[in-house]
Amino acid sequence: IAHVSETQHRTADAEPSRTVDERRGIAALEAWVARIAALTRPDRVVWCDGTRAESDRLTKQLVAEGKLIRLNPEWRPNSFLARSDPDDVARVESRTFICTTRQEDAGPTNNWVAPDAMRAELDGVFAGSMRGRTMYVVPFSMGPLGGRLSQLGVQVTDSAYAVLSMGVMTRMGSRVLDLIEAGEPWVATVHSVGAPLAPGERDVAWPCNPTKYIVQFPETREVWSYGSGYGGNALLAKKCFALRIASAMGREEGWLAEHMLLIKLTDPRGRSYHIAAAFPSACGKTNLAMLRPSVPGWRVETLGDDIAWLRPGEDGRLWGINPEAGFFGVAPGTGESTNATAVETLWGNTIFTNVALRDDGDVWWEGLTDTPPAHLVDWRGEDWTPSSGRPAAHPNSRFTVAAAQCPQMADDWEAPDGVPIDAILFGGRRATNVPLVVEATDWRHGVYIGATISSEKTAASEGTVGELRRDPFAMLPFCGYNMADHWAHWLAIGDALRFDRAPRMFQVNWFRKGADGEFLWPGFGENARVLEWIAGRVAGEAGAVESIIGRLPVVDEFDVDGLDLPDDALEQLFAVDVESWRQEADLTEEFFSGFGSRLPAALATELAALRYRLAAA
Ligand code: GTP
Ligand code: SPV
Ligand code: MN
Repeated sequence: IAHVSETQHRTADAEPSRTVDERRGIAALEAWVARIAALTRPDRVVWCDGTRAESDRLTKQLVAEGKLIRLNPEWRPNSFLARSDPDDVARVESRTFICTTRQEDAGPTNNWVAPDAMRAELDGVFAGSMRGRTMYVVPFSMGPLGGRLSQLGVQVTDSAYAVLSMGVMTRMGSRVLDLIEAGEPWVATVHSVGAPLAPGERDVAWPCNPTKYIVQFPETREVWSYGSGYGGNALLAKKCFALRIASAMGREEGWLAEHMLLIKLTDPRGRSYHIAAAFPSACGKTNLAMLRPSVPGWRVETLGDDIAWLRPGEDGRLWGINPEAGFFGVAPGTGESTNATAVETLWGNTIFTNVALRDDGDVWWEGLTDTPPAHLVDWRGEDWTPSSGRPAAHPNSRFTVAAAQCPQMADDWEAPDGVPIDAILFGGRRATNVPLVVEATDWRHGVYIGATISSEKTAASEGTVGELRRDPFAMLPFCGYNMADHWAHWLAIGDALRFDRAPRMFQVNWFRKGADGEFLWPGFGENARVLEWIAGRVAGEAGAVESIIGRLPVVDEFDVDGLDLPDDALEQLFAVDVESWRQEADLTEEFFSGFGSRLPAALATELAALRYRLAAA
């Protein structure tokens, strides 16, 4: 670890931020809260304690205000439906900013504005933005309280929906204040829906503002979010803190904050493996995290479904935690046949957002059951029938539920020191080219694979669904610093690990399609077959064949027992087409050139080595 920090301190800004140091202790927290209140002018300030009585009070109040619908407790106890404004349904990457002193520290993949200029702009935007509303103070811990890899934060927000969600997604409440009182530092996050109320003005069901700002100040470890109430825009512990701010913290301190699920895989002999996997938004993390293997004798247990913090340990292994305490998962496509674990997790105590409402007071979304109910109220609150010709649930509709409710949480999911990682997977949606699974030859090759991931765009953020874009480490929207420095940091982390104890790295792709445009691989529970091969590689028991892009399974040895695949599906799933990979290499060169001299030499070398292998092929 020492090695990593030294390298970084040479390049990082010499001046430590004064604001971070000043934010210690309860008095500093109170002063900060008072300053935000003086700027945003709420009618009242409420400090949240994280108790069940508090969340009951808030849900009652939101139901009375028409902002939540209580679901029929017979089917779904203590559960609620929220319908967002139709223009506030996903993360807004075009309005997400990384504000570092120097533009090159934010890098070419982030929107950048100078901190002083952004602060001046935000002062105007937030002035009076909470008028007529309550400002809640939400103290939270990312990771188990007091854990070795854990970090504290405080969110102030004028959205009670955000408070409830933060209570599910984090360890929230008074116990965090004790740690702050003891002098633990905390990340400061400010959230306003940007819809002040005039005296006597009636509120709407989902207040928000057409102008949005999702602003990170990594140098002072602050987040300012304005105008949106939805997901990662509003639950600031999640993408804003646990990825954008935390990735910048990790770079300074020698650890990693990644867009990764975390699972424990156990083989029929009882040997366990911990696996982290980075897939872009809506590309299958929640599904893999909750997998029920189709292969007899194998077991998957869940540690996390979206974010992992990883740190080299004194033993030379990479250790990881899930900093969250809940799931904010994609609803559509979640059903008995795809993710029965999630369906069971959602039995109650769940907030659903933008799914459809059944006539019996329960919820529904595309993929929950094969046959839709004859009548629903859709996510916009309009009547819906199967012949309506539009989805009943928004494609980015989600559930918010405590991790503890998942029936297959691993016993070590809250281990204060985390768990040792045996394998790291990178994936994405690729209709062509990328095989079902391929193993990197070493850490550096693995970093190259992570850095060059591309994926077809999903509904998790604004933009055109299906468009292929680079999403390095699945962190394109979430890296709080220069993406090329992120790759250099990954290389440095590799150096801090013992070479024979570093996780093995793999690329996976559940989404390859045949000539008929259909998925070649059944996915979901059958992905256990890929995990089986990965475990076999870690244990040194499964064979592999070298290819130009890495190590592939031996097709005849790959476990497809009991699986009914079309004749040449396996060949197609593992096919490596030299001409397409030449084109892929050209595109990678173009992509890399966007990072100029900041591109780590090791990655240029990896690309050159790939070209050499392609030339020889
Ligand atoms: P974020 O929460 O946005 O970060 O996404 P995520 O990566 O957790 O995505 P999630 O697991 O919710 O998957 C979203 C979509 O991928 C759903 O429509 C799933 O049905 C689909 N999906 C997941 N796994 C598979 C698979 O193995 N095969 C196929 N074909 N689709 C899958
Ligand atoms: C994602 O988009 O990757 C999510 C949902 O996990 S959000 O929390 O809104 O970012
Ligand atoms: Mn995500």
